Amino acid sequence: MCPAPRSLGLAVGVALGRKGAMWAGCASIVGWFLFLQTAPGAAGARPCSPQYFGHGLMACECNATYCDTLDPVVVLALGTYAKYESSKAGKRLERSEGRFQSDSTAPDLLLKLDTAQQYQKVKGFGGALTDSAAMNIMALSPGAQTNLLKSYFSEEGIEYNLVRIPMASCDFSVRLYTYSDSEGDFELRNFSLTEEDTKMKIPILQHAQAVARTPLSLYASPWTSPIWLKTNGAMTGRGTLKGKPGDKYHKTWANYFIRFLDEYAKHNLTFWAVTAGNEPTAGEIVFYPFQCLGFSPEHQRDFIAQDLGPALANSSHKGIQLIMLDDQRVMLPYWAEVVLNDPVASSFINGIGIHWYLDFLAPIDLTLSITHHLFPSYYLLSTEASTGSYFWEPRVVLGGWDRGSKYSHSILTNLNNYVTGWTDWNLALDLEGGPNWSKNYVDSPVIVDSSQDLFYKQPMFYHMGHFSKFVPEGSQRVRLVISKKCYKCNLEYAAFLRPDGAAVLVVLNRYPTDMPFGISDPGVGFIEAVATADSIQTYLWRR
Ligand SMILES: *[C@@H]1O[C@H](CO)[C@@H](O)[C@H](O)[C@H]1NC(C)=O
Ligand SMILES: *[C@@H]1O[C@H](CO)[C@@H](O)[C@H](O)[C@H]1NC(C)=O
Ligand SMILES: *[C@@H]1O[C@H](CO)[C@@H](O)[C@H](O)[C@H]1NC(C)=O
Ligand SMILES: *[C@@H]1O[C@H](CO)[C@@H](O)[C@H](O)[C@H]1NC(C)=O
Ligand SMILES: CC(=O)N[C@H]1CO[C@H](CO)[C@@H](O)[C@@H]1O
Repeated sequence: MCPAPRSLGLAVGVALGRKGAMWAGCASIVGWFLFLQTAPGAAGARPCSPQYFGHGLMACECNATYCDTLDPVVVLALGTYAKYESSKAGKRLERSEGRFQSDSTAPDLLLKLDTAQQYQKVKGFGGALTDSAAMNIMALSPGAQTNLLKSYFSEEGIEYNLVRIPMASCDFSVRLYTYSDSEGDFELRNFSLTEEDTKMKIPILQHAQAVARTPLSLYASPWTSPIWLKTNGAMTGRGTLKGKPGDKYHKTWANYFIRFLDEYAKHNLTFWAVTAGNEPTAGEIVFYPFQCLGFSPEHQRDFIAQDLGPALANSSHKGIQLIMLDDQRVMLPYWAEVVLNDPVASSFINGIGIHWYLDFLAPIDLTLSITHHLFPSYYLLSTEASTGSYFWEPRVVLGGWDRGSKYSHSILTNLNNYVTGWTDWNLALDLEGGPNWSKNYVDSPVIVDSSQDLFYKQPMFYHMGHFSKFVPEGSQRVRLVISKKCYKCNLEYAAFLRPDGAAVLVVLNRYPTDMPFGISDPGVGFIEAVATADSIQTYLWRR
């Protein structure tokens, strides 16, 4: 298979990187074009090996010996820009280049960068290393595992910098356990990591860190405490910690966090943050089907003020950040008001974690923007999202473009409402969307077929990459001034200044028609652009 010659025929500025240097048989022709056009850094990238699953469904297949790659991001000379595009029609982070013009022909939709107006700083993008994700990754041969982890974490991949790690089991485990299941062990003498950690999650995190260019920001969330600390004596169903904040049940639960951090530190894995607990409102629901630990906002406030905050501050993990809520944004701003208006609790807290599952009940400006304006010094971070989780949806849809668009739509609306980063759920699942002891299967950007030692990189993976690779930690969102003369120009966008001074603009078109538009950066020039039907584009330029 030689790369589609269409990219070779394109005019100046079309990068040959991804379509270019492919397999050996094509190298000579392609090399000639590469030389001619000297696309910087475009030499090594390998294109997607497409697999089709029906009309409009396409995923990129990787195995032990082959996986599509990207070149390191290079900011081009002033006056030129790099464009990366993925589309339902089949592009996957396909790179091209163009030149700014000095004049525009007044497009119907103009996006003008206004760097004088700056908003939140970006923390980053990533996914969760659940037990299920770890099992799927470990089920691959070493070569395929390396290709998977490089795809997510390395410079030849999409450069995730955030990883969420469940503390002990959750619904995406194959059994129910905590690290301290022996009854009444208030000193946590029998606390111990399990084989899920020592044989899977820890080696994978070490491997991921080894292929990443910069240190990963790890953060941990527990789903349930040991059952002997709980009112209902079970990991699932409605229940909370016995007793009251400040007592031995709450102190033991806080110390459990410290023990977890101590154990991972022995493996050279230090954490950027912990959340106070996954979905505390789940544990208030009778017969809740998987691991949970219920808290009201008042209870979380007092647990943080009296137990978890002091325990972290008094541990050897002093710099670690604490994220409250870690639950649906519909709880905002109420939870933030209860917890952060307490001077002691708020002194231990750095940010607010939100999940996306009930977003349809929670207008973003009435939840996130309000919370940001009430508590501007606490960051908002999206800590969990997955597709295929509603009962009316299919679980895994191999190659589903719309699931990728759901991700980027959520990321853009979140970023445009002060959210500082976005964390996907399971990094990898199997063809069924598991394994999962509670049969709560969902979809993932990477689906592993261990029987064939291969994995599929889904459209969701590339939608994540349009942000994670180009909007590094420390980037700052800036204003876009929109001039609109059209009725149906429903593009979605967000713009950033990166720490290296370059500008990044991400543009999503969720409609099946091409949409011409213009980009203006005063002092640099204009770009006449087209957001092709069902596509996502990232523009990157020096200024
Ligand atoms: C790995 O993938 C490449 C590209 O799709 C393919 O040519 C090769 O046959 C695959 N190897 C195996 C062992 O399936
Ligand atoms: C720890 O576990 C051992 C055996 O697994 C048990 O005999 C002992 O009582 C436990 N200690 C505590 C404090 O629970
Ligand atoms: C620990 O990890 C850091 C990166 O996070 C690395 O620089 C260092 O070499 C590692 N140390 C050991 C002993 O593995
Ligand atoms: C801090 O830790 C020390 C021992 O490490 C302990 O003696 C002390 O009581 C702790 N203080 C608080 C406030 O938890
Ligand atoms: C414990 C349990 O029920 N595990 C199941 C989780 O799902 C996989 C399939 O994805 C089953 O094979 C396991 O039996």
